[in-house]
Amino acid sequence: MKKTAIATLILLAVPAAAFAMDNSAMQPKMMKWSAAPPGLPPGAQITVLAGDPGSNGPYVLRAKMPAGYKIPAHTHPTDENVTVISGTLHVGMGDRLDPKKGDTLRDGAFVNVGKDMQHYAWTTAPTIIQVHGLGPFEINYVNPTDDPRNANAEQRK
Ligand SMILES: [Cu+2]
Repeated sequence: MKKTAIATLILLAVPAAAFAMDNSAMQPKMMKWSAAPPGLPPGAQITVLAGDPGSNGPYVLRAKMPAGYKIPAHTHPTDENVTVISGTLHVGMGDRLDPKKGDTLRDGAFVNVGKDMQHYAWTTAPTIIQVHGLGPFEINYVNPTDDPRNANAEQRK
């Protein structure tokens, strides 16, 4: 009993980055969340589980979004594979977010969005998704005024 407690303490003391290496188990409590990059609308948090979404090669990340979070129509230069861990995510195809369309994805659901495919997403509950694919992960909005990097350009200077 005592030995288990000590082992747990040691595991918690190791920096999170150590668990980002291959072959290391990562419990949800160990995942370190931080604000999503400026290419995503504010309010989401991400954690990288494997690889580096910013460079070439495979990556796995999770994104945590509040209820009512919207990602306007966009494309990615590589396939995007989305697994819903928890919550309710809606994904639609097309060049404009339409909450009357799309599929509803709940815990365990999966969608593959092919590269350059126009799509959009929104949540109706606090939602955690896991995204994997080949980096670099990029997001290009169909309508430039939807791009939070443009909307916030003044504030970010
Ligand atoms: Cu997408």
